[in-house]
Amino acid sequence: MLYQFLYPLHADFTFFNLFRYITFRTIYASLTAFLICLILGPFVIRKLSLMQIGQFIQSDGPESHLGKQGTPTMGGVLILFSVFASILLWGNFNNHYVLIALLSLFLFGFIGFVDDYLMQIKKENKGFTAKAKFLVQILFAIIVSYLIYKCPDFNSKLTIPFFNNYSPDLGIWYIPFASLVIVGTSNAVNLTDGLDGLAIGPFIVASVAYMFFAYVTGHSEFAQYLQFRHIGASGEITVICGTLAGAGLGFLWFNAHPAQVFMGDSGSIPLGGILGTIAVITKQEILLVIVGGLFVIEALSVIIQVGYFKMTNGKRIFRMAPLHHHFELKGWHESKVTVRFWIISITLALISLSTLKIR
Ligand code: 57M
Repeated sequence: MLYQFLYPLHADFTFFNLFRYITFRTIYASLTAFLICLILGPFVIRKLSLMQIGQFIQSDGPESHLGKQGTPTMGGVLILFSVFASILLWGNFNNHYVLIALLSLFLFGFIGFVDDYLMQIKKENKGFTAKAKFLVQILFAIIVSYLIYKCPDFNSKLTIPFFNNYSPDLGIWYIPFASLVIVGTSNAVNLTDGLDGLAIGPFIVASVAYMFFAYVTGHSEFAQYLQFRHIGASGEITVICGTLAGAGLGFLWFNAHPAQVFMGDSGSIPLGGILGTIAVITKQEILLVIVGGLFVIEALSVIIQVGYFKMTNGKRIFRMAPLHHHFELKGWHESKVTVRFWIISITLALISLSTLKIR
């Protein structure tokens, strides 16, 4: 909104020209989201505690987690609020991709919020059933994918990392494909969110990586120079990526070990949802397997463990899935697992950025 109101003043005051620049707005959007989280954090955590929205810790997990009983959860509302508030100030609401990305954040935030609400506020034993949650996720992902597919500047060709000349056109099948990317990412981030700082760290890293991709894709000269498909309107997604990274850092302030708050499904499900949506909008959908490789590894560990468990009537490959529990049970301190997983996610993001040149 600041952008909408202040940029037109540039005719009289050249200073307001700055608001035209995506880079300027990205930096200030990210700082705004960070500060909102930092300032409102203690208030939100106190409120969640007063409302007794405390995590119930299952006794079948690693023993070290029992001490986390009662840690306030649903901190995702803080992340979502700071993102929406910051984008309201710095985002360009005339841009269709900005609107679709925010819609995705809202819809997936709704799923996470209802799930947390049923468990934490209504104190029902379970939130959504897993099946109901999955079906609503699929429905919302199809809506988001369809809207992207219908954008005038969108094309349904896939970008294959490292193989610039090969881009198969999925046509209408792009919609189920994009839905799969969005739902898969939402669930993978949710599965990863099991240690202090573990999900938000790699999420910040992925947001920063996509900030670069969105900027290059939206910039005609850079896109041409780096042989990227130029999608002018997707440049505004840079501001969203910066905002997500800023809000993520602000949340990490409180989620760092020992966590004062967990994000809950209100955080993990929409953050995964919007990350998948951004990958689709910037036409770097397949690259998400590398950018968000840590989420993929965590999700794969669950698929492998559950599959093997069923096939062998109760045998396990990992001590416990998702993978972070395996290392905890091997005796690694929680912080060691988290920081090492961050290192892996940064490395993967750097490899993904190399596709800017290697193609
Ligand atoms: C959510 N939730 C965390 C917190 C967070 C199919 C199966 C693999 C599903 C999986 C599952 O339920 N995953 C989804 C995982 C939980 O965190 C809450 O949930 C929110 C995210 N949705 O924001 O509100 C716990 O994680 C810890 N935590 C932190 N710090 C944080 O910043 O320490 C979270 C955030 C919190 C806290 O302890 O309570 C979770 O792990 O439950 N199920 C599992 O992950 C279970 N795995 C399992 O059963 N593995 C089996 C295979 C055969 C399926 C096996 O390997 O034998 C694990 N989770 C639990 N107990 N609680 C292991 C057993």
